[in-house]
Amino acid sequence: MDKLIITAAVVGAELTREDTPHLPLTPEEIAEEARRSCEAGASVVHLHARDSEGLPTQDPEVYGEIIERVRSRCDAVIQVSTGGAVHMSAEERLAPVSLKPEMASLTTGTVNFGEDVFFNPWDLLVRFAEAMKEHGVKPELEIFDTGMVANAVRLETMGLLSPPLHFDFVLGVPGALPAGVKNLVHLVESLPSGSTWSVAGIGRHQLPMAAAAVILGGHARVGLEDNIFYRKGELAQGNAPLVERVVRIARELGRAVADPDEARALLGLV
Ligand code: KMH
Ligand code: ZN
Repeated sequence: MDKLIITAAVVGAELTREDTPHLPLTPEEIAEEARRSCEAGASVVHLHARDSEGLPTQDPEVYGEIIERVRSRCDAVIQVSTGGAVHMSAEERLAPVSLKPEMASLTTGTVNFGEDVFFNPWDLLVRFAEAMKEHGVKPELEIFDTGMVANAVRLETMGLLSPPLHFDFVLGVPGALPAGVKNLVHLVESLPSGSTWSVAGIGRHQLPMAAAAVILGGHARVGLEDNIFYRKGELAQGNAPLVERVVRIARELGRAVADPDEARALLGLV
């Protein structure tokens, strides 16, 4: 099996300090969480940005500062979000792609998102994929439900995505595809050959989905964006403990963990 890529999703757009006091908010705090995650074994960091009030922002200036601070501390692959937060316009969401990070997330369909709707109609997908292609940014295709794989394949057929495609299955969002090994295996089996994939289980599903990825030969995303608990009733003290736990599981199961350059090679970034 290939070495395991661990992605740390360190902040997200929805959480507040009321949810967990360990949430990083300022560029400095986000960069420090990224550094701790990398030292723990993460080779990719999935970043969101927050403004001076701690609210989600896609402002390239804020993103730029975060990226600069992360780069000065660790060599992880930097992945910005184009999901942003559900109330944002498409233009706002797309803004950080102009910074030409190595990767950006790209959700390939509309989905219920708790009480909200995460709106990703076809014209938005085309526009986002075109912009990523233009700026040389590799998309991580965020798959919240099964139909989104077909949309990604359609974008590839149109020449807007270049193989090998990289997918991240986000499983267990209320209103989207539930987490579980059966659903995960179904998704993996529906991918174009040569694709790479990771899985991000939401909440209590984070750990079992990461363990399933280790066993199935995929990659794992963990972090506070998707799950704030280390175990039932016990908050994670930050992102690093969530990363460290997956590293331990991988070691026990004989799967080596990729460093950032190995992750770049596996993802076709070099
Ligand atoms: N905050 C969610 C609405 C992504 O980063 O691309 C979308 C999200 C996915 O977090
Ligand atoms: Zn995100």
